[in-house]
Amino acid sequence: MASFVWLFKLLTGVSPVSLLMTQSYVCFFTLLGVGAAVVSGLQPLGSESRQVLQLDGLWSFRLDSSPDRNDGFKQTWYKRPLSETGPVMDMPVPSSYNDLMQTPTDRDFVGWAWYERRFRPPIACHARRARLHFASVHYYAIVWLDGLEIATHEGGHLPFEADISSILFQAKGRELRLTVAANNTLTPNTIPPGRIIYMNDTSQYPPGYFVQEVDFDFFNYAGIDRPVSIICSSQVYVEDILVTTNFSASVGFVFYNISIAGGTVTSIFVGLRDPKGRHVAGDAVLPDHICLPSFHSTLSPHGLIKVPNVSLWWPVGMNTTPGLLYTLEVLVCGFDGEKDVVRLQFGIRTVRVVGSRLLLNDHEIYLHGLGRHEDADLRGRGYDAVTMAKDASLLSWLGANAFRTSHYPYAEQTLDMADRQGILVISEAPAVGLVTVDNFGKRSLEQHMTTLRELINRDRNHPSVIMWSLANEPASNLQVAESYFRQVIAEAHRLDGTRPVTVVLNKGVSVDRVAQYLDVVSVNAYFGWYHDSGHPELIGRQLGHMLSAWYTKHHHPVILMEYGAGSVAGLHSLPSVMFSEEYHLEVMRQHFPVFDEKRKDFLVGEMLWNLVDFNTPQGVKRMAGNRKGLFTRNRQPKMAAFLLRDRYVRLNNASAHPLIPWCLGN
Ligand code: GCB
Repeated sequence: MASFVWLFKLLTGVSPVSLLMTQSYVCFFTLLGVGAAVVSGLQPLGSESRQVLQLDGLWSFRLDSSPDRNDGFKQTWYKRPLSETGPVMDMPVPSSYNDLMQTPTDRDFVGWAWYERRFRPPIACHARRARLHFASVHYYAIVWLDGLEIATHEGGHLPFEADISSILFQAKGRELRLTVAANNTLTPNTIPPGRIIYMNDTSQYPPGYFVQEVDFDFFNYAGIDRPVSIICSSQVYVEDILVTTNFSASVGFVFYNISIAGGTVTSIFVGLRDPKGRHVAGDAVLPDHICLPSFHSTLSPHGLIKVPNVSLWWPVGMNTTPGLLYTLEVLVCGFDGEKDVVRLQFGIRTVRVVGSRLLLNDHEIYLHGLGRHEDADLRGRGYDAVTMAKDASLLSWLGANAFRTSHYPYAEQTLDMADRQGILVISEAPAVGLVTVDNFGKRSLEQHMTTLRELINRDRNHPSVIMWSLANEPASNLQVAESYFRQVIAEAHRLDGTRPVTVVLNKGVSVDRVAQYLDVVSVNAYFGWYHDSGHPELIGRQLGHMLSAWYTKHHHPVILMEYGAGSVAGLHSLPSVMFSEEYHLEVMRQHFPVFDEKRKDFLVGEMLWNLVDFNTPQGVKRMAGNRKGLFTRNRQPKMAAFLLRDRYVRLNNASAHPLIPWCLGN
């Protein structure tokens, strides 16, 4: 609630009139035992004991375009059907709303966007635990059910939940009205940061005119970007599962830690199925299991399962059967004989940094992949299975073995696909554009930490995720950045000791203050593009020099996390000029020999920027978006795609020989 007041004041300069009202709702709810926001790291998936009700589809929608963006609160829009307080339009959920608007002012709107839909809870949910799950609302969300506030959440791209069991119990099948207000305002202390600039010169701008500025070059898409669902389960339920894995010779080790919420369990059963679906260890969890009342837990919520003849999880190019997944089956029984069954897919594998090497299952890995965006025509950043599947298929056609979720956490379905396909993922926190001293204050740090916890909590069971990237291109030369990142990096290590941590840097090696705390040094560099524009002949010399300088100073593995050039599909020129397809090729070609040289020593990854052209804020440096994609925004290839494919397929073939364990190969 405090952040709501703060955001609100920042945008409007006044305290929200509706605040007292909403606070009294919070007290009311607390008395009812409802309303505490809970976050589970588990996806909202159904099972024989869980029912998932999807609330996707067309919702009623309105932008609050009032001068102070405050009409929605002044007039308490959440208390009545949205259509009774003004005009509404149909808005698909999930989707960003921006590109569904017809005027630039509405597309670039900053402030509260109001959503509403009605639903009738299924009878099967009435007396059960019911959790309302939002996979992502950007950036700040307030949620009401039948006019009562049930959740607030700060930060896009990550899930949040509200326990609505009591409301559903009292509603007894009556239709309910779900209202969401989403605010896309970014301030110096949000993650990512931004700022609202008021244009006070009334000879040039109308009174109260303001714009939002950001220090990143992707469009700040907003709204209910990912699915909304209600998970109905037993009152006592599996809230979370953490799985960590290891192996020795042919035996795999699966350590599990199950969090149970909503009451006390009488028994817990944990079993393991192999990638072929055969039960291989632990308890048999059968769909018709009857929970008999008992007062003794038969198993602990923590434990170790040993897996003989383990099939390890491998990425593409390192094994003929990449992406093998085991399934942990968990069944818990409550006192009343109710049961909750959850299944979690995971892979058995290890990741380590040893000296200048990155090891997966104790074998050296070299990442050849891409940076990308969740970005598509009309949908913006909205979850869309078609776009997601197409992008996964483009990655696979290219022969890529890795991608980074630049510059925010991606939909979990994307990580599920990477798990199955054997693609390595660098999972990135949405901390991009931290470039001024006021982006490193106490509040930024708190929100960064909160976001990091939510991210790691959500993604830590994905075998594809092999590294955490805590930020992109922060001002790592500032003194304040050093203590800030020392703390964020320590927190990432504390939360997950099984994966290396990186921050993607772009300040010079001599002025940077952050790389010293990292496990892997990641750098972005645009030689031939932002540096010495039009001079690709300098790339080899400059790139080699820069990469070696980072390694010489820190003795950690290095990844070139971004490099590339822009091209407009169909623009040709010989000799090449910037933005022609030929120049795009030339810039890439100049990098490859340096990669091949440096990977013998310390380079553990090359990540081209970007898979697909993407939308950006408007500006003189961008011609209808960023054109560094290998594919156009409608996913058709430029010449550069074929060049990268040649290289990546060759890299895959080269590593397809029998694997030599790292310790023997050196
Ligand atoms: C970068 C940023 C990325 C931009 C890219 C560019 O360094 O990390 O977000 O899109 O440069 O094309 O300017």
